[in-house]
Amino acid sequence: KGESGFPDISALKQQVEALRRQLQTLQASFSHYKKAELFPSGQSIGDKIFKTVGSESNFEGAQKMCTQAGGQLPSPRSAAENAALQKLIEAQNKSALLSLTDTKKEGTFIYPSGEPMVFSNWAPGEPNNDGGAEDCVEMFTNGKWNDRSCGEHLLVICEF
Ligand code: 293
Ligand code: CA
Repeated sequence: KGESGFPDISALKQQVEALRRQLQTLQASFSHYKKAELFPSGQSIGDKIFKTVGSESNFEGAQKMCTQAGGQLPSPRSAAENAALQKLIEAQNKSALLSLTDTKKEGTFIYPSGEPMVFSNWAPGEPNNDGGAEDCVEMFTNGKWNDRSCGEHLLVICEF
């Protein structure tokens, strides 16, 4: 407060202006770091980030890798998220595991949370539960999905 007993408005305005400039600097710096961090193994879509581990694993191992890193296996919930994930898979030229499984109830794919699938991009004729033993899901380099044995070693990508 100034001598008058009222808050010093001009001092407050100066403080707001200083904060606005600091925020602008921080935002510019953050987008610079983001660009470097995502290259070449990450894709950002909305508030979601997909990042390749680069190695291959079965479902159990892949799920562990992602959850230990504070993320989860990829759960593309829209065509835009599917396309972002496909970019990474295309770049690595390897099919990757998704988070979805129908282990609990054959033919009903759910996310790790137990929530039922809200978006899918199955290849023609899929899911076919080939050999009666396909409870996991892979994304092909063309972005289409196939149900696949959870024991297959596929590219690990995590979602954050
Ligand atoms: C069968 C028929 C193929 C199909 C394959 C996959 C395996 O072999 O056309 O591509 O199953 O669904 O996951
Ligand atoms: Ca299949």
